[in-house]
Parts: sequence; structure tokens; C-alpha cells
Amino acid sequence: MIRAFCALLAVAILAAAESPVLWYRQPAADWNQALPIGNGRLGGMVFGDTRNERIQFNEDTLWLGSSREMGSYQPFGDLLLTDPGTGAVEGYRRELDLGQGIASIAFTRDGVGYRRECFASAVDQVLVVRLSADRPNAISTRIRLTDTHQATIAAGADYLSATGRLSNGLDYEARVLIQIEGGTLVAGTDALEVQQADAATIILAAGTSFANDVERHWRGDPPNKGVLAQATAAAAKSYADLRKTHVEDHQRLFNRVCLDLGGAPVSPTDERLVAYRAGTADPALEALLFQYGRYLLMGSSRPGDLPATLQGIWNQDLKPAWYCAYTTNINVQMNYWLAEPTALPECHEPLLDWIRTLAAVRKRVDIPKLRTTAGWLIYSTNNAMGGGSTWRVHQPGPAWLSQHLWAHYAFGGDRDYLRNDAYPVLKELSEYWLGHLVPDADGRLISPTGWSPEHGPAGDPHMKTQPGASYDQQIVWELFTNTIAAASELGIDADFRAQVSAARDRLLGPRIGRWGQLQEWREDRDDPQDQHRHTSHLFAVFPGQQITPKKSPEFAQAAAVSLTARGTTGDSSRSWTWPWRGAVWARLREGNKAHDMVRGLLAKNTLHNLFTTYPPFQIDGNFGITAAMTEMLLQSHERQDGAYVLDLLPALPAAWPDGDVAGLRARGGFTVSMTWRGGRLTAAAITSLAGNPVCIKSREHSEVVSIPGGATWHMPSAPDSNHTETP
Ligand code: FUC
Repeated sequence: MIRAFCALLAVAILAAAESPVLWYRQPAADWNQALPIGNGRLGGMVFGDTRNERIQFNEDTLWLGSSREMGSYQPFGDLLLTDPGTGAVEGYRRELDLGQGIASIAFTRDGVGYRRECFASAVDQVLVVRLSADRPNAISTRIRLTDTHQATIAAGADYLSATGRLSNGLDYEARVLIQIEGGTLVAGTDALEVQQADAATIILAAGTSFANDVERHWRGDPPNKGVLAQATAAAAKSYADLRKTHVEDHQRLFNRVCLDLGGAPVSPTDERLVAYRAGTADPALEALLFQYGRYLLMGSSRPGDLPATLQGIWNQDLKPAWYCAYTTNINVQMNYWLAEPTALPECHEPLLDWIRTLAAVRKRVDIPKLRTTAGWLIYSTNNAMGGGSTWRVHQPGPAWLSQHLWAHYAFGGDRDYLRNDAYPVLKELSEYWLGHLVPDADGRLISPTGWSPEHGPAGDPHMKTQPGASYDQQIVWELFTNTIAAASELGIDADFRAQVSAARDRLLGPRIGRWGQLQEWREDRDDPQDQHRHTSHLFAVFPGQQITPKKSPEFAQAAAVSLTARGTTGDSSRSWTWPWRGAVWARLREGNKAHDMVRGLLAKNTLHNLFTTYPPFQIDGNFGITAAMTEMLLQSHERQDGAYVLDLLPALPAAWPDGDVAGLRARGGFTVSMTWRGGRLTAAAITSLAGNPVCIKSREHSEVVSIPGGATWHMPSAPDSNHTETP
């Protein structure tokens, strides 16, 4: 009953909202205009040229490097389709339907209507391309497979294959199978030719010999068998079947959250972006960007895969920017801020698994250097195998990452997960920090090796150690707080809890400096002119929970002073700077300022295909902005007398006067749907999964309510009910 209600609400919103589609009147002129598809492991960038289609593809384990060498994430190859048609093209449309997970191209040539559909199926683990026309015998195309390394390309009667080995010994293979309806399939030495078919389905499977297992030195079975099996199994299904199972699987995740911010635009996405840059309001474009973040996470991070890199899984460069890797002083964390609140907890799993990988590898390498009995360290930049760039060891990196383990429990409430997976890591990292902190002259505990990422006093901007830097202090506070909460939830380790709690109370805390700013350093030397991109000293506001306007209004005010001073130009205008600042403004309850960050990202650091750009393309902005927008609509990081506080519309901007959202998740196990009109909350439905105590807050309302597990609380209440509808 309750589920049905939520589903109905979601469907009603989805039907009312602009369908989440990116569309264009022309093919992609370059990679940054191509449209991404992905199933978490396999990704494709679809260019959409009518005569020379290019689908550049990736597989998430195609990595150079090892536990000791950095390496980089590698591009795989291209699927190329050459169409001999020369007639004039009319009515061209290229689109990416986020709701279905399908990229398509439609056009008319010589009176024939053509349609191409491309998707990456998570069910069948293949990329699928369908060529069809509204007349028989109209499909003719030459199909080739290329490789970006030195693979051997072969062609058989109905297949193409690429087989190769990277310099680190990783074997890889791709296989393309083609099914035609009508017409003829002709094999060449390195290509297949479809002649006058009614339709053709092209299946691409790809894999490597990577095993996500340090014990096996990251190597598993050769990819041949698995790739062949995937391609063959998919090719045995009809296109209608492949498509149906893909769309169902996609919608099972995607439809959990709907967002409608109003507006019914009719122009192509690129034209809307141009108008938006010129100052036109387009809340529907902002809602589209919100859903794009969810789409991209689903496309680049599914259970069992490696986590989303700086470019998700989409990369065409042999030497990608920053190795297309995992940077741990903001980027990889930002990639996952949206996972829990926007109802994609399974997409969080690759990161959570990778944290365990890191721990296993780094413990062996680093423990002797630590002189402590517990803990592990990581680099600022890391690869998939626990190796990294020796440019810098990132001391608080593991503690920051551990926040994700805690969040997975806080939203989902899986106690076994907390006990077996999350808590042991939190405890070990807390032990590390208990051993690593030192007292300063006043007896306050400080990190002796503090750092404020990629920032520091002139002369030695990157490497100099800054004892007691706010970044380290705040992350350790967060770690200790989450460790204490986890041990209390489990009802264990009372002595250890008391020890961590005492250390947390002794930590050097936030300080307000001479111009009213929240100090970045222990010393009061922040420069008000400094426009550095990082806002590490605001960690305590977001993603941390140490500073809130309610609990610590002076520090919240100081954070606002610091954030305002950082500005939004130059180094402060990057893919990820906007979302971080947007989320901080949202936590500070400054909806309009938070919205300025959404606007800044879209106007200044967003490409034609809505990928965010550093530059170059860096996906953290896409993921981060979805999280920041969520934070504007719903917050759940505070507790009041043990109850979870659900703060509804805490930072609603004037730019979004009317809206509907369904399916957001909150800590404590709640699902929240809301409607607002004229800037005021008019309806809310909150479903409690676990029956945890909850306080529901909005600008108009604050109420401690009891919602039994499985029940839904409504505002306003139905005429004859007591707000709550039970299952
Ligand atoms: C961190 C940031 C850079 C960039 C890189 C990938 O090092 O400081 O700005 O985002 O990651």
C-alpha cells in the first residue's frame, strides 16, 4: 500500500516533469559532445554521425599500473559504422533518454526514416546497437572494430574481435557479434558488411584478465571465455528482449527519484545551455543536470565494478588528465555524495569495496613506516590497485573515505554491514589517529603532519606540513564522531568509545580569525584575497557535521565569510568547486547562494553534452551538483534528543518557487517526497523503513512524530487520519 503510494507519486511527478532527455539537432563534433552510455563496467560515447558513426568504448578494469606503479585508466577502442548513403539528411535528432538509458539517432534520408539505438545493458553485460529503418532492405553498413593499443583485430563470418595485452601484463579482449534481419552479412579481413538488411543488431562484449584481488596480484582468468559467453548469450536474444530487460533494470534504479522544478522547454539541450549562459532561467535544465548525475553514477558504478574515476568510465585518452584515477582530497568522495540520498546505495558499493582494497594493500606497504600498530595510509592520487602517485601521501585520506562506510549504514540501517564491514575500519583508523595526534603547547590534540590540500604558505604550496591544519582536525573529529556513533549503535567497545570521545573533546577545534573567517590554518594567516579552489577548511560544514548554524552559529557565520572570500572566478571556477560550495551554502541555509553555485557550474564549467569540465572533462562536478541540489531540498545530518531531524526544503532558492520531488533518502532509514508552491512546502510524505524516532522540520513546521516501520506520514494529513498511514 505504502510502496504503491510512493510509486504512484513518483510516476505522477515523472509524467508531469519534462522527460529527462538530452537532445541535439546535429551529431557530436568531438568527444565532449558525444553522449555517454554505461552499465557500470562497459561504457560508450555515441557520436551520432549519420554516415560515420563512432562509439568510443571503455571497460572499467583496463588499467595500467600495479600496487606499486601509478599507471592510468586506459581507453579500449572504437566501434565504427560506415553508411554508404549519400542523400541529404532531414529531421535529424540525437538524444539521450536518461529515463530509459538509451542513446538514439533518428533522421530521414532519401525518404527513408532511420533510427539507431544504443545502450549498455547491465543485465546482459554488453553494449547493444540497433540499426533500423521504416522500409525493408534499407540498412547497409560497414562495421569495424579498432583498438587504442596494439591489439590483433580479426573478423569471422559474423564477428569481429580485438585481442591484446597491456605493458603491465593485463590481457584484454573485445568481441562484436552482428545479427541481421533480411539482407546479407559479408565478412572481410577486418570488417563486416551488412548489405540491404531490414535491421541489424550489433552486440559488443569486452573484458580483461583483471581480478579485484591483491592476493592474486590483480590477475584472474584470461578474458576470452567470459567475453565470448557474454556476446553469444546476448546475441541469442531478440533485440526486443535485450531492450526490454535493459529498460526495466535501468528504471528499477532511475525511477526511485523524480524531480520537477517546473518549466517545459522545447529547445535542444545545447541551445538551452547557450541561453542559460546568457542569463535565461531554466529550472528544468537544472533538474536535468540533477538526474544526469544519477544516470552517470548508474552508468559508471554498479555492484562488483571498480569505482567511478575522475571521468567515470568514459575516457578516450592514453595519457588522461591526472591518470583518470582516484584523487582522495575531494574528487572521489564527491563522486559518491549523491549515492545514498538519491537512492542509489548499490552504486556506492564499488567505492566501499575499493576502500577495503586500499586498506589491504596500503597496510602491507605503510605500516612499518607508521610506527603505530593500526591504520593505513593512501596517496592523494591512487589507482585501482591500491598503488598511487608518490607525489604526496594523504594522511587523513582514509579517515575521509571512512565517512562513506558510515553513510552507507546511516542511510540504509544494515546493522550486519555496520558490524562486519564499516565499524572495523572506523575503529582501526581511530586507533591510528589516537596514536598519531600530539598535544600542542596548550594541551590540545593536533595532527602534527597537517595539510590543507594543494594549498599552503607561499614558497612550498604543496608539501609543507602544517601542524593542526583545519582539514586534518575536522576530518579526525568526523572520524571520531562516526566511530563513537557506530560503537553506540552496536552497543560495543564502551571503553574504547570513552577514549575516542575524550580525545575528540581535546582536539584543537575550529577558530575564527582576524577578518571573521573560519581559519584554514592553526595560525591566523588566511589571506582574504586568496581564491584557491579547495575549501578544505569548510569540511566541517559539508560533508562533515561538526559545524551547523544551529549548533555553532558563530562558526557557521565564519564559514560563510571564508566561502564568500574564496570567490567564484579563476581557480575557484572548476568542475568540483561549485558543488562543494553549493553544498556548504545549503548547509548554511543560504538557498540563493547555493543556487548561484548550480548556475555557475552550468554556465561556466559544463560542456555541450552536460559533462562538467575542470577543464578538461571531470565528472566530479556532475555527481557533486546532484548531491548539492539534494542538500538544498533535504538534510538529515542532525539529531535532536536522539531523533533524526529531517529538514525539509532547508535551502530552497527563489529560483525554484514551485516543485515536486519524490524518493529522496534520509539518514535513519526514511524516504521523503515533497511538493512546494510559492516557496512553501504544501505536502510531504515520509516513509519510515525502520521506525526510528524522527523530528520533521520545515520553515512552517517542526514536530516530533512517531512513524512505525513501514508506515508513511503525510503532511497535510488526510481528513480522517492522524497523519500516519500504516501498512
Ligand atoms: C585534485 C585537485 C585538482 C584536480 C585533481 C584531479 O588534486 O586539487 O584541482 O581536481 O584533483
